[in-house]
Amino acid sequence: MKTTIVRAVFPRRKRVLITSDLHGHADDFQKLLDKVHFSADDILVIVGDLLEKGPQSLKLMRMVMRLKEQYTVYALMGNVDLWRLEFLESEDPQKQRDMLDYSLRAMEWWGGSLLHEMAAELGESLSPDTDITALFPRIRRHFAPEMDFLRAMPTILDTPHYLFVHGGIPHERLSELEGTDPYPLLKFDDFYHTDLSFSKYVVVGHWPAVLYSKTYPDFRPIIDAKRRIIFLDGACGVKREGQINLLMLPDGQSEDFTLVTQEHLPVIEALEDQAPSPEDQAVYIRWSDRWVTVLERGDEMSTVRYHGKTLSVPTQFLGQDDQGDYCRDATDYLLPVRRGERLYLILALQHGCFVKKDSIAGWYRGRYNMITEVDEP
Ligand SMILES: [Mn+2]
Repeated sequence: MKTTIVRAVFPRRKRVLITSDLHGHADDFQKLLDKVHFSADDILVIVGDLLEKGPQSLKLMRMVMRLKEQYTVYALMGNVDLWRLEFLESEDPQKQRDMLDYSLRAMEWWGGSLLHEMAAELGESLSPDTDITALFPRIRRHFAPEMDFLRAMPTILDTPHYLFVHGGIPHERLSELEGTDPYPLLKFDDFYHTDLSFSKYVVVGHWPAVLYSKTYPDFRPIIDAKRRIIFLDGACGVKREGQINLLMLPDGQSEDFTLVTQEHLPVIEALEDQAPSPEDQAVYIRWSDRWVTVLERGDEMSTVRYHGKTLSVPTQFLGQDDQGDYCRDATDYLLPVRRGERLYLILALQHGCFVKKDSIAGWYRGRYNMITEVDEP
C-alpha cells in the first residue's frame, strides 16, 4: 500500500460536510446525515476510520459505498481501515489468528466487529475454536467488492483551500509524500503537539480532540486558525461518551464553520438550576496522562491525587496497568445547567450524574427525569 493523493476543486455554492472516525456506527451516521439534510447538492468528506470500535463496520462501509455511487463523497483511508485491510489480505495464519482474537475481545467491548459481521453473512459465528484459516479465503471471495473499496481509499484529499488526511502530514510538499508508506500519515499520533503549521487548512481525525482539552473534557473539534489545522475526531467508539463531529461549510472556499454532532447516550431533563464550578480550577484526567495516586477508595466515589490536585472520581473509572493506578477520563467540573435543559447521561451515581452538555463532559448534581434510553446498537 502506498500514499495516494486525490486532487479536487469543490464547485462553488455546494455545501461541504466534513466528518471522521465513524468507527462502525452506521445508524448514528445516518442520523447525522438526516440532521443536516444531506443531499446531492452537498460534498461529503470522511477523513478516515470507518471500521471497528463499533458493531456496524460492514454496514457502515456498505452505506458509504452506496453513498459514493449517488453523491459526491470522498472517503479517505484511516489507520484502522488499513490495519483491517492488511489483516484480511494476509496469508499469515498468525495474523488471521490475531484478527480472530481481537474480534472476540471487540465483541465484549463494542458488541461486534468487522469479522463478526462478515462471518455472520457467511453463516458462521466466531468462537476461539473457529477454523480461521478456512474462513479467510471465503471472506476474500465473498467480500471482494468491499476489499476493493478499502484498497482504493486515498490517503490525502487536496483542494485549493483544504487538505484532508486521517492522522497528519509532516510538511506540504505532497509530491514527496506520494508513493511513500501511508502508515505514518494515517497514524500520526498527537499531531497537535508538534510545531507544524500550514498554508491551507489541514483537516485531521485520528486522535480524539478531547485529549487536547486543558481543563474539562471538551469533545468539540479544535479549529487552530493560526497553525491552520482542524482536529476533528470526536472519539466516537473510542470512548463511551464519544460523539461524531461534523463540520459544515457553505462552500469549499469558506471558513464559516458550523458544528453538528451525534451522541450515543441516553437523555435526561434537569429539574434544577446548577451554577458551574470555576473553569480554571477544573481538573481533567485524560487517557493519555491517566496515572493517579489513590488516596481513598470508596464504593461509589474515590479520592485521587492528580498533578498536585485532589479530586473525587467514580471508583469504576479506576484501573491498574504496568505504570500503576490510573483513572479513565474524569473531571471534577460542575457544568452550568438550567432547569428544563436536556443533558446526555454518561453515568448516574448518588454523587450526581456525569453528563455531557454541548459536547462538554462534567457533573450535574440536581434532580432529573429520564427522557430517552439509548437505542441499540
Ligand atoms: Mn480513529
